[in-house]
Amino acid sequence: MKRRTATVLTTVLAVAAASTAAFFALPASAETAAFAVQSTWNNGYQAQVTVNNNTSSPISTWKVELTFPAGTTVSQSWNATQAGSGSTWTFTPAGWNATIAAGASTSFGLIVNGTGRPTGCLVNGQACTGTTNPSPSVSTPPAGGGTPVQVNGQLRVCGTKLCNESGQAVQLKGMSTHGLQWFPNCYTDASLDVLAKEWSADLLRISMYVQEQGYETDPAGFTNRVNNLVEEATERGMYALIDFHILTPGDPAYNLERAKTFFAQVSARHANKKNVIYEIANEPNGVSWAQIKNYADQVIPVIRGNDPDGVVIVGTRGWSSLGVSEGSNSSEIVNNPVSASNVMYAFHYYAASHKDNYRAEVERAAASLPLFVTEFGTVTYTGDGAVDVAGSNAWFDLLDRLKIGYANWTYSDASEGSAAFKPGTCNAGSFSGTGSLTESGALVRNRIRA
Ligand code: IDC
Repeated sequence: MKRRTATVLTTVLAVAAASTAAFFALPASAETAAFAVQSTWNNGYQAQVTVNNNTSSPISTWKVELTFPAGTTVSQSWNATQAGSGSTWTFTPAGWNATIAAGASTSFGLIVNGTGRPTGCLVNGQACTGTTNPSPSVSTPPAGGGTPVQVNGQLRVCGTKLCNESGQAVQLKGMSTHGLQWFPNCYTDASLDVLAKEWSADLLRISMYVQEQGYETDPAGFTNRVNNLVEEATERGMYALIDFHILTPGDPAYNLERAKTFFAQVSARHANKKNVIYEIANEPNGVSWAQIKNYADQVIPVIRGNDPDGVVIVGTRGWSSLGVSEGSNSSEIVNNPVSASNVMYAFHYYAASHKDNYRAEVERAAASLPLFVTEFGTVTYTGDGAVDVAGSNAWFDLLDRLKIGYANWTYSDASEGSAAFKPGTCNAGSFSGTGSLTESGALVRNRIRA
């Protein structure tokens, strides 16, 4: 009804403008605002408000006022300046998005604590004519709309999800390298072109082992290799996940000084990029969550000092099993999270080894923690053996439903069941198509392309 009124007024204004000087002030009803819930969790949700300028002239600023029922509050917002408390919250432009061109719109996002939807909405003092949409509508990057980084831009953690620059939840799907020290011929221009174009991967996880002939043997050389692969991912519009691949010893404190040095260098080098994600400890094991948190609380500030908006992923107890593989669970993290925001927690699984009890814990944890599966295999935890198709599909379905991103171990031709390519593929340089894929590679490629 109001939308019709605005259209009629707009037409009148346009006619007036054409014949005489447009001396009318724009009617406030020419703006509308739509409130849409994008994702929900236990006791909160994420919403997006779109402010539309339905007129044929630019508007120079806007203000949206939302009223929530008692017990529901706004905890954070982006692309807007938020003010208020109690039941009424006001959102004004972030600075760069005050002007809205004729017929254009702008949007901002917010995280709401509590389950109540707005009971009132005003835009520039008039009732919003947008509809309240109570059903979650989480979007994934549109196919064919540019590279993953062009579509999504700088990522940020929003509630329990990973969101793109415009506040929409995204699920990134991609591949992990094997150890850079062992498979240099697997990460070439040709193989990365195939990963980006044929596999449509959103991300490349760059696995830099610290021990086992890795970083500790040549810090400058490995830092350089990681930097080069970040550049290669960037050229192809993929996100780059920098994995500080600690494994044995499992106490991340053993590598604390190396981690600080390494992350200081890579975060300085890539600070201005939108596509870099930092994974600071692959698989802590044999240590408490408190020890892992202590490590994270020392490494994250080093990264943030250079790259304040980069998402950081923290490994979890028991080989990044959220503690399950060492008899614990995610509650220890929920009760004692790391001392930083914009952080996610890693979960790893190998489908033939990690079954329903692990899936149940991921589902439970995902209600309170932002999770990223930075490594998984279709086989057993040894990285070898037969592909567990049913188990892999159960995991894929769960991750898709929860919008949890993932990287598969490995984009390599290692002689083990988890490798995506048959042995000899990397030296031959024959990455294109399906002829060189293993059973695991074929299964994972299909899911990533889907
Ligand atoms: C395995 C590789 C294997 C290599 C070994 C060395 O697949 O070729 O010899 O590392 O340590 C992980 C680890 C990852 C393991 C993988 C499979 O993050 O480094 O790779 N795995 O065992 N966690 C669970 C399984």
